[in-house]
Amino acid sequence: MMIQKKMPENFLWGGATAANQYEGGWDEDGRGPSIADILTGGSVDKERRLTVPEPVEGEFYPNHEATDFYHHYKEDIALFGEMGFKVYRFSVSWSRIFPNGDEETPNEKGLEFYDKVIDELEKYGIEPLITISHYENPLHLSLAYGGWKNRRLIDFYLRFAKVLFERYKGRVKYWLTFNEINMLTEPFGAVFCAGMLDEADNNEETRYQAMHHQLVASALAVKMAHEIDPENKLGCMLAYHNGYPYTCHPKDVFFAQQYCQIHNSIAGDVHVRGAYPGFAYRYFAEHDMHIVMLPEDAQILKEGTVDFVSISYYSSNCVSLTQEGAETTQGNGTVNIRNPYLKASDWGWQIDALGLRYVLNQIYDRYQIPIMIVENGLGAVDEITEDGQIHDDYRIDYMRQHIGEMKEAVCDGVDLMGYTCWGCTDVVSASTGEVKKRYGLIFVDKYDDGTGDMSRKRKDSFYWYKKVIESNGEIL
Ligand code: BGP
Repeated sequence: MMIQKKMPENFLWGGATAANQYEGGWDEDGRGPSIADILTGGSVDKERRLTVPEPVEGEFYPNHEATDFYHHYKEDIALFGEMGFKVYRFSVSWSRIFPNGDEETPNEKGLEFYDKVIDELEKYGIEPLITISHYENPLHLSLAYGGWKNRRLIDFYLRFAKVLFERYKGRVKYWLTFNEINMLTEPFGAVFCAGMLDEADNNEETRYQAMHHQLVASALAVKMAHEIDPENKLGCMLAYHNGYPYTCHPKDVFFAQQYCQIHNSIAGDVHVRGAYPGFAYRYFAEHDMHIVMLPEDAQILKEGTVDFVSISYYSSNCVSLTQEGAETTQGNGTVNIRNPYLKASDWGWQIDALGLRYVLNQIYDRYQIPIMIVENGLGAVDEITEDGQIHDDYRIDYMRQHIGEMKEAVCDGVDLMGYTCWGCTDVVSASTGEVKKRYGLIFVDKYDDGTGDMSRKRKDSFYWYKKVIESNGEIL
């Protein structure tokens, strides 16, 4: 029998960005510096450089101006409206609201900016989805408290979250507590997720300690949000690590399962089930990690479970215990074994659309609650051709394949709420700091040497995605 492949009605189609990579206006209207403001640009083979404790004269800091949503929000949201977005995922810059992070009262001017963003979204009937913390801890919290290894950050975070829940009550229903919290299982997460700038803090024990503090903060925020408005829907956000066994040797197959447990399910289980899984305690013990958990934490985690799971998914790779010296490649925050069956982006991220169906099934099997894909897309170099257009058929191909597999997953029975492609407008890359690594459906005239007039241009993918949304995924 032929299966009818239909997306659910009211499916939330849209796009996603993060304040530090998109807004710019880094020192405007009372905003304080965040950790992203002391990161210089990099490239695929050069790491971004951290200039602690502050920006250095003469260096280029791509996030300071980013792609200037701060001054283009009306124009950009109108373009989102034109594409027919049902939802727009964005983050609130913490240091725009609490410039140092530890103040008692918020910066009113900062809040006014988000009031205006939400006004615009309402104009076009676009549902806001707010990431409360997306790689943008206030710098002061790193310098004065050492970042998230310090339990005191829980209170500062809750103060920030409370301001948002109260201010946007009735206007914002969908929230994510932390972006890619499980990046703390990787060295990449120390600075980005936890604002731990000291190299000595970049070890597993300190990163898992920081993750524990964030998991407690998240649970308390979930509970608070539900109390403030029972209509609120809170989600966790995992950078989904999809590691296939490189061979069918049972050791490799088992190692791949463990890899997934450690990198995805520790954080996922705490968020969704409200407790650490047994393998987490075993992993901590076997790696000599002593994670400080207070007696009340177990109850807090139990009472603050999320309503839905959200993920970022870009690529997959392989893992192995038996293949020493196998060729490796980059992924989102990872370096793992290259899969000979897959092609990769110019940045080495291996393209695997079927892998999306695989992980959606895996997550749904485990948690049985709604899922949302809040990041997916292709980072590529775009060129304006002689006709003045951007023919990004490679991006359309990537999205067509991934959305196609997402539809298959829905037919498999996965309860999927929505899809927001990453960087609907070109933004600064998180890992490399480049604008050249473009994900957008909307091109921004901005380049890695800081030049560009910030004008916006629709890419071919813009028109394609508009049709996808119009047809609720029928026309791909
Ligand atoms: C995710 C982040 C985003 C975004 C994306 C693409 O990890 O949540 O902020 O940047 O990856 O990564 P990159 O910009 O490094 O290509």
